[in-house]
Amino acid sequence: MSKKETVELTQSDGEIREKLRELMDEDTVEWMQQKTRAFFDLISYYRCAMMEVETKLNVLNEEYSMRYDRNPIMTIKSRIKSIDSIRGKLKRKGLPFTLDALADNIYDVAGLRVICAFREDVYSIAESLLSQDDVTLIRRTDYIENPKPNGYRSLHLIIEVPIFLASEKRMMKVEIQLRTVAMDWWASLEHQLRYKKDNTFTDEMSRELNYCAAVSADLDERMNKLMCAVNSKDAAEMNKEVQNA
Ligand code: 0O2
Repeated sequence: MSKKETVELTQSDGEIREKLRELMDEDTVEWMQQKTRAFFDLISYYRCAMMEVETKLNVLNEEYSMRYDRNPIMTIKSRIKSIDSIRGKLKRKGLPFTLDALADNIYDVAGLRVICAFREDVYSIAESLLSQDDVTLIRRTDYIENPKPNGYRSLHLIIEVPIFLASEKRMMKVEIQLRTVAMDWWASLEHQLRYKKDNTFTDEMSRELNYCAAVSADLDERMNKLMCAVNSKDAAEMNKEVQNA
């Protein structure tokens, strides 16, 4: 077997090593091992970046909670994209399964989903995060302002953050999806329906799904207005108290 510059990885480092030892000479095994190690190192850097960003979000949530007496972030979900999923995405983009192709073209290896209480919170949290001087915005897609044709709504950010290793600093990309509880509810159910076995949506079903997204967006809007009204009432009362003091 000749040495190649690309390698397909579907199993764990240990499993591959054992299988290959039975089939190949030591040099080839060594070469393969280095390739798989480099892959798992890269995945581990993405995991570090994901942790960094999750901490930033938790800090923002804590500060908002001290300042405004409520938490704008209700849940943060994080995940590292599976190898199969990475491979599928590279294939769909017509790219080889190599470390370079992965690092240069797949922006959502590390992903965070931030579920906020109100629509206003989505934008406040995004703005606060992006204003930090070690966060670089790579791409912003606002599917709230411009929902997908099926009704999907979320604010997607691809950012780059530094991670500090023992002897180097690396810039890593992380995808953040910010959405309200209502948007998350719709997206989760739509995902379940879409991935149901042998499922194809009829036009009628697609229209119904879109209608549900619109109803849920309308509820979001009403709750957001309510929150703004409550906040401005709070602010007005606070001003009165200060004036009377
Ligand atoms: P998973 O399992 O969530 O990781 P890109 O190649 O990155 O430039 P991509 O991946 O098409 O473009 O980006 P897009 O459409 O902005 O966002 C992709 C992710 O957003 C999806 O991840 C979903 O998590 C979510 N998403 C986008 N559209 C929809 C939708 O219509 N319904 C639902 N439920 N989620 C959606 P993946 O890659 O599908 O997988």
